[in-house]
Amino acid sequence: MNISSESVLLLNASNMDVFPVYPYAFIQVPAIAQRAGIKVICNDLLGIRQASWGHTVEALVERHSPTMILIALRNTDSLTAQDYERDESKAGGRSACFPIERTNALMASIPSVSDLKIAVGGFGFCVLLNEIMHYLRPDVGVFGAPDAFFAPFEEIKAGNLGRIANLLVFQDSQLASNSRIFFPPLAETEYTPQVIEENQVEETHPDLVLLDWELPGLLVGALHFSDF
Ligand code: B12
Repeated sequence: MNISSESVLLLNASNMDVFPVYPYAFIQVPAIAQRAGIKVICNDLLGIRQASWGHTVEALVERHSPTMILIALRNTDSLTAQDYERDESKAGGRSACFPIERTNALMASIPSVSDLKIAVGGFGFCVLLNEIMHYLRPDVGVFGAPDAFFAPFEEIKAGNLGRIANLLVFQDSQLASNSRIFFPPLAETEYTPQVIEENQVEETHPDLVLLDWELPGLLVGALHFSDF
């Protein structure tokens, strides 16, 4: 096992407050990064007021000194039409699901608190690659599995992105898409019982407002959900 010499932050703003799931990218991405000696600090913004996202990121950056901020865009919408119906009984349209907008709000909250580069990936990102790149304007877009992203991480940090597979970047304001490589699943199980016990979703700021579920319970339930 590699000893982690550096860390990156992995954030998710695409959860649903009425149907929270632990983002499985919080298991997979750290497992792949670990092979390159990179520790991934995961934080889901579910339950944190949008107005506090900047403070949350600032606190995480101060605490962990990551070298880059990664964002997982898990899904683009709920695929359930009723979620988007206007219904006064749904307080503030609480069940509506706008993960791209929430991710956009997260991106907008970062520059005032950190000048770290931002990479976006995840299934939601991959279904609308070019459009989401243009809309969110991250420094790097990553399609598919993150294996090719972490292996040459020094190159990524140095901005030498042209030859790294599965990346989308802007070059002179033109969007460039690098070659695609498919990576098979990991041979080993990517999580341990210890991961289930650990609460990877951190409390980061006094303004944190939690919903009425408990975060460790969310983690355990999530892995249980993923079993079917
Ligand atoms: C399992 C699953 C569920 C489980 C989740 C259990 C859990 N605890 O996670 C359950 C049944 C609860 C569920 C619920 C929902 N789901 Co679902 N789900 C899936 C499924 C089958 C797998 C998702 C998954 O976890 N994959 C594994 C993870 C690791 O993959 P990943 O997130 O893409 O991450 C990988 C890469 O993208 C990359 N990566 C991710 N982020 C980042 C970031 C960076 C920077 C980098 C470099 C890389 C990177 O690394 C990972 C490893 O390769 C997918 C279909 C599919 N085959 O993908 C649908 C899917 C994601 N779900 C979908 C939907 C719509 C939903 C619901 C909204 C349904 C609903 N109306 O309630 C809810 C959303 C709940 C929520 N709060 O978000 C849709 C989304 C469609 C869309 N257009 O957005 C999908 C695609 C199914 C489909 N085809 O319709 N789901």
